[in-house]
Amino acid sequence: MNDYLALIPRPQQLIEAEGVFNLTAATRIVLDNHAEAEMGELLAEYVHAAAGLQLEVTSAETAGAIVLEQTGRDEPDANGFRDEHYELVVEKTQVRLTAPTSYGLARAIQTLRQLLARQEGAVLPCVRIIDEPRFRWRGMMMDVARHFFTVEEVCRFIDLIALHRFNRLHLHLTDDQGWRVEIRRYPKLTEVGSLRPCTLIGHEGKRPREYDSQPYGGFFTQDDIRRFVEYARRRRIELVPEIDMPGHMQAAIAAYPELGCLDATIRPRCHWGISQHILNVEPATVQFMQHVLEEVMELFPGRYIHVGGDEALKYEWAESRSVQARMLKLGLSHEDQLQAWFINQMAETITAHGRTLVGWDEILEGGKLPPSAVVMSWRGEKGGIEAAHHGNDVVMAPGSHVYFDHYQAEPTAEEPLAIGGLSTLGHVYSYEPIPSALPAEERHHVLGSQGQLWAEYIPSMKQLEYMAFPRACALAEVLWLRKEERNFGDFRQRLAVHRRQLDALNVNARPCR
Ligand code: TNX
Repeated sequence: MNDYLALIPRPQQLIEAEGVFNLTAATRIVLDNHAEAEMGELLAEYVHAAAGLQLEVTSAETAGAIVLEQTGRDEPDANGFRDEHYELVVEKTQVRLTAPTSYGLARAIQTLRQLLARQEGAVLPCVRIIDEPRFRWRGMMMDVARHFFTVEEVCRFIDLIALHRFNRLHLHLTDDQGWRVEIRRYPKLTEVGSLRPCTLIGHEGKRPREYDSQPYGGFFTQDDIRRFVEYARRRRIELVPEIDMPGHMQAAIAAYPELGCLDATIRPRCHWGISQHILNVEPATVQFMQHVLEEVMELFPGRYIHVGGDEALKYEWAESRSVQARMLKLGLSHEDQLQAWFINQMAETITAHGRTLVGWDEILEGGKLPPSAVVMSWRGEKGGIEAAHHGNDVVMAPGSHVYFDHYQAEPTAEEPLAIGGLSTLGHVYSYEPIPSALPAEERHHVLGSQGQLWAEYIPSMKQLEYMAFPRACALAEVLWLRKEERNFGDFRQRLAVHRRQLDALNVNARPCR
């Protein structure tokens, strides 16, 4: 195989041709039709990083140029998705990237970036690529709550997933162990909630538990958030913010005890697992969370707003007089119904802002799901199938295949400490996001899939990269091609070449041994 063909994900159609296009300092990037200057500048940055050339971006017709042509406007479809189709034609005398939207152009630019990295010097091989993704939701999830990552690290990860033509990053911004997003109206969320007094040493299952004595904290100011929102926007990556509720809220309750069910002082949690502390459902608490979501929607322009909903232990609700009184008043007989009621309150705020609620598959329990809600199926495929039956869209994120916090190779004892489980590269590659049990007429509800990087055992960017790569490369291809178009042997050969680019970018990918 020619190295330049070693693209990941593999394009739908690739036709080889003779010869090369040579880039020189005189090569221009020409904007044609609706192509925006910022797309040209993005391409120029990548060319500079890879080949050291500083290319000028211009709208003046020029011979021997790299032409970016956008043939239409960036209109979203009914689900808020943009067309990502593109064509990339390299001839000896000209390079042309054509797409109906800037989203397609952004994907074309990443393919060009991969082509360039596979050559010696500033050269592109002559080729014609006609390409578009199979799925519209191609994501990764980063947990910045259990361990915090800086703006620069979030940006770096955005750029790395962009390289693989993913189109979204889900940010798990809050959890029991830390609240990581500044909310102007409620400053204690970060003043108190972002700082835990200590952190568990070793694995959650180990007894007795041992802790360090090091306060651990960090959060994004709203200016920080605007920085990575802009960074992602330029690459046409949509950020999906998650505020996890009504469980996984210990850090918020530590900051504002009136949100909780107990009359006690608590701190953000120092170990992993699931906290029993849960939001009460007083009107003031519902309103508090709606205010939080309003600020989050101000910051994150994307269509999808995630409210978690997972693993909400209901013991405190069962034991609280005021919660029980409230259930009676609402005519609810079971705590699961109360959770469904609560999620629906959040859905009202989110839909009132023209956005779409996303939640983990527990939002299916206890009552009527908001009709427009998107369900993330994590406890296997079951939740996804059920949601699609109801007519809701789903994102498949099953722990069986796309939990990148699981070990990726055996013997696991020789791997850095992880939560458990085993999802090898081949296992990820074999994943098919459309459950076979789903009737044909419901398949369009599967928007796609995403990989989860829960960060209990991911304390650093180096470790995050180790867990993400190369498995994210496999997932990128799973989401780009139909199952019958995928071939693991072929993928592994391309990966061997692609690793040189990851190495050049200093990515701490796990080596294949
Ligand atoms: C379950 S997946 C969780 C997370 C943990 C993860 C560890 C989900 C919706 N909730 O809180 O980090 O397991 O694998």
